[in-house]
Amino acid sequence: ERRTVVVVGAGPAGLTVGNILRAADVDCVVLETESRRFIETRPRAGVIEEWAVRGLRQRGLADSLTARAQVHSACEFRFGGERFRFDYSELTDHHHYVYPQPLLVTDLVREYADVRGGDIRFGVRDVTLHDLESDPAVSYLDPTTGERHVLHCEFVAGCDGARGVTRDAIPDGRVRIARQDHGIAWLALLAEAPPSSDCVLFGVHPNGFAGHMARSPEVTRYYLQCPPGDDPESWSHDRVWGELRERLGAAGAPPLTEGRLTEKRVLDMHDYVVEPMVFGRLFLAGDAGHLTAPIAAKGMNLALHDAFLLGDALAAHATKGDDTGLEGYSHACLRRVWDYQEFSHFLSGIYHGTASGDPFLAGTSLARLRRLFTSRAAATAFAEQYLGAAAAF
Ligand code: RFL
Repeated sequence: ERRTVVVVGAGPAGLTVGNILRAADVDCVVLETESRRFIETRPRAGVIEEWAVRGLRQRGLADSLTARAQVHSACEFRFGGERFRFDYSELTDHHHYVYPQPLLVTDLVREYADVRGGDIRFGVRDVTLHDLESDPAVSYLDPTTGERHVLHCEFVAGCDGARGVTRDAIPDGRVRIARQDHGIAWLALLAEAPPSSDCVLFGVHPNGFAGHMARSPEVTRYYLQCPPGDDPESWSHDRVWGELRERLGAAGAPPLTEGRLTEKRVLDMHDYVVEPMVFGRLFLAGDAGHLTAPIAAKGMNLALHDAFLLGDALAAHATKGDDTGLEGYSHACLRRVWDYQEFSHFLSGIYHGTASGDPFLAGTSLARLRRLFTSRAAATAFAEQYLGAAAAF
């Protein structure tokens, strides 16, 4: 079998690339190890930046999102027992969209497979990449027949996330991988409870960071900083809600709405960046090429940014023989990746300094926070980075 592009992975990155290729009539196939139902229900991100929504809309991929997403214009920091509302839209004229990742993935699969007639193969096993520098191919085991299929292609889009195989297909020493470990973890929680505030809450507390993010009128995501490798089972219902109340508590704040916890996962906070994001005919996109700990809610946005660039570049190559997009791909992605990594690192200092046990870091962390509420210039710069709206792109 021969295809122009094999896309490995059906997350936001892979499905967006697939949709762009289908719209341009470029022959492609998407390979995914999980089932359709699994990827349509896997809970993860929820915040999409304005430019990313615009990018989806321009490619005909945002109809449901536009109809159903919530629009947020402010968040609230809580520290020192007080509440500080941060109205980022007033500072920048930009806002955030809240739209759960499983809904976006559902929209993208439907559009790719059911509307644009794209080829997608779920439940594939043992995906292997071959001859990336000469005559590329991707092979996999078909779970129903047990047979190995080989797909010869011109390009491989490596969109298989942080635990995929495409990054590992690059021989040692051919790319540089920069890594960073925050030395802490977050307990990621989903509660069957309505949001306790009309906006995102960040609690910066001596016990550690706590976060609150609406996902829908019935479901709320919460985060609690915890030690790396912590056992989620050591976090009982009462311990979780007690700690959330304490870390998010502030004068005049309404009580949190409690509910059953449906997800409890410990996420060790670390980042990496692969440079360049290209090896031979393999182009990495999304978490396969760079991981940003969910501290600043940037991962899905970066995945979409890469996917727009890669989809457009592959389509320009296939339809016009224009290779400028492919040649500039890695550089263009990495500018935004490094900008977001830097902001995430800065934010990590704010969120985790107070509980570091180091009084110096606690002092500088609170100074950074107070500056947001005493200097309009500092607040505007922060808001631009928070929204991914800095003008440098
Ligand atoms: P994905 O979404 O991981 O998709 C990769 C797909 O590839 C499949 N796969 C394979 N397929 C074929 N062959 C293989 N060998 C394969 N190995 C894996 C996987 O099953 C999967 O379907 O990567 P993509 O497309 O790069 O998208 C990245 C985003 O999913 C990720 O960055 C975000 O979820 C990160 N993130 C957040 N990002 C935001 O922008 N805003 C947020 O608010 C936000 N919150 C979060 C997050 C990530 C979280 N977790 C669980 C790490 C909250 C959490 C809790």
